[in-house]
Order: sequence, then C-alpha cells, then structure tokens
Amino acid sequence: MASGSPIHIPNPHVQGMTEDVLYHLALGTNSHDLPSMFGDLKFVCVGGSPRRMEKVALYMADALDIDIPTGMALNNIGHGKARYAIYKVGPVLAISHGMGRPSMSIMMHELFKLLHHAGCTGVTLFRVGTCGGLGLEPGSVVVTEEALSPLLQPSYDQIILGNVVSRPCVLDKDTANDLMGCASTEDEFATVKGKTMSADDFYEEQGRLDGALCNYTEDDKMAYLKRAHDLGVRNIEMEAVCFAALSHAVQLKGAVACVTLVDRLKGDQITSSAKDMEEWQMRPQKLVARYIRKNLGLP
Ligand code: R2B
Ligand code: URA
Repeated sequence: MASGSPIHIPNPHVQGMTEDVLYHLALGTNSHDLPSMFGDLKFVCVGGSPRRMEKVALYMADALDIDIPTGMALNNIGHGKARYAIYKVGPVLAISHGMGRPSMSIMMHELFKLLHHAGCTGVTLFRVGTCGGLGLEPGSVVVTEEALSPLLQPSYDQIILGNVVSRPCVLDKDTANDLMGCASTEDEFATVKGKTMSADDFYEEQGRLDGALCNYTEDDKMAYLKRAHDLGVRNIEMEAVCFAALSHAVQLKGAVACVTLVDRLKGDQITSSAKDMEEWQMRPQKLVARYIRKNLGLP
C-alpha cells in the first residue's frame, strides 16, 4: 500500500452503512470520534494476551519517549467492555487478539474497519507473540518469512457460505527484512528468519504428545516436525496465517516476530521459569520498537 493511501476495505456493504458498530472493540462510528481518537496511528502491534499488550504499550511509550503523565494509568480504550485490550501510545496501537485464528480474525476485521473509519494512512502491522521453536534455543526470536497452514501450504482456508475460500498468506518481504535488520549482535538472544506454521490447536495440530487426546506415536510426531523443519519452518504458533492473509487482503504491510518458549524437536511441555518467560516475551517488541524508532527518524 502506498504510504499516503487510506486503508481499503474490500466490502461494498460497509460503505453504505449509516453506523458501524465495532462490537468486540466497544467502539463505533456514531458513538466515537474515530478520526480524532485514532487518525494519527502509523503502527499497530497485535499479540495474544491482554496483559502482554499493556506491557507492549508501556514499553513503546518508554522506547519512543512518549510521556504518560504521572498518576495517569495507561488507558485501556475498551474500558473492560471490549473483548480485546486496546492501548494507544502516540502513533502506536497495541491490541490483544486472544488465541487462535477465530479470535484473531474477529479482531482483524474490526481493526481494519477502525483504521478505515479513522482515515489512517501508511499503517504497518506487527504481530508480537510466543511460539514453539524447531531446533532453536528457547528465547530465540523468529521473524516470519512465510506463514504456512498445518498442511504446510501458504494459504488460509475459511468456510464462507458453505464453500472453502482460500486466501494467500503474504507478508511484506521488506518489512520482515527491515525487522531482521533491527536485531543486534549485542542482543542476548538470537533472531532468525524462517517459515512459521500456524495451527488451530496447541496440542494435536502442533503434533504434541501431551494433550488429553493423542493417537499417534513419537515417531509420527518427529516425522511431521522434521518435514516442516526441512521445508524451512522454524516455529509453530496459532495466528500467523490469519494475520498474513487478512492483512494482505486489505493491502496492509505486516510482519510477525515471535519468541520461542520451547524447542519442539526436544519436547512438548513448557517448563522454563516464569521469570525467564516474562523477559523473553519482551524480545519481539524490542525489535519492533527499534523498527518504529528508525521509521519515525528517532536516533
Ligand atoms: C502462541 O501462544 C498461544 C498458545 O499458547 C497462541 O496464541 C500462540 O499463537
Ligand atoms: N504457542 C504455541 O502456539 N505453541 C507453542 O509451542 C508455544 C507457544
């Protein structure tokens, strides 16, 4: 998308609506002045958990030298009425999406309409998340070069009006490369580029042996994970395909950076300490904050 173009919503019905209620965001075109609330947004960070997105917003405020006046808590824009947590710090929106693609998809539809109604231009999206790694030290960050379904195809399939509709998962190569360029040899973690497989489930669809149900062997699991690894998959999570397909469909540039919590070639259970994981989960946004600083021309 050209940096000055407004966000294109490829749905003619929305243009004819006298009011658009963004139900799950607890926002609407008649109830809120969306252009004045959100019109200056240039970067949107999405991630699974509401609490982590609050931390992302606070981290961005600090990294971008944006003051939150003393005594003023960061405002969750949905005021607890929305399904998702939404924070705005200057040109950055941080919004949670829950787990898996149904939850993410609802948020993305309403986010895109929010950006459209607010008249935003030149917005870049980031998913900052957690994942299981393939052959990586836990705590490493993977920047996604291509998002794949559990069939190891770069497509996002939905059933619409009783038909399977496949949308291509396309991520902007330049944004991924620029994000990779924000990694530093001085970082206490490795950042690698690789393909990301998105499953609709944490257990069986990710080939785990430790769910309540499992009717395959450890050899079956390893054969699947190795097949994915041989294709260049370096991490497994639950939203990159939806993120890539839907952002591409509205011509928004997006990139995905996730920290690995476990090496799935070695095990399934997530056993690292809460303290380590808390620190690791800051890592993707460290890269994104550097990207945003560069793009805002901050030293
Ligand atoms: C990563 O972590 C969550 C599952 O634990 C899921 O949202 C994902 O993609
Ligand atoms: N999130 C996932 O979806 N899978 C993992 O293994 C870890 C986090």
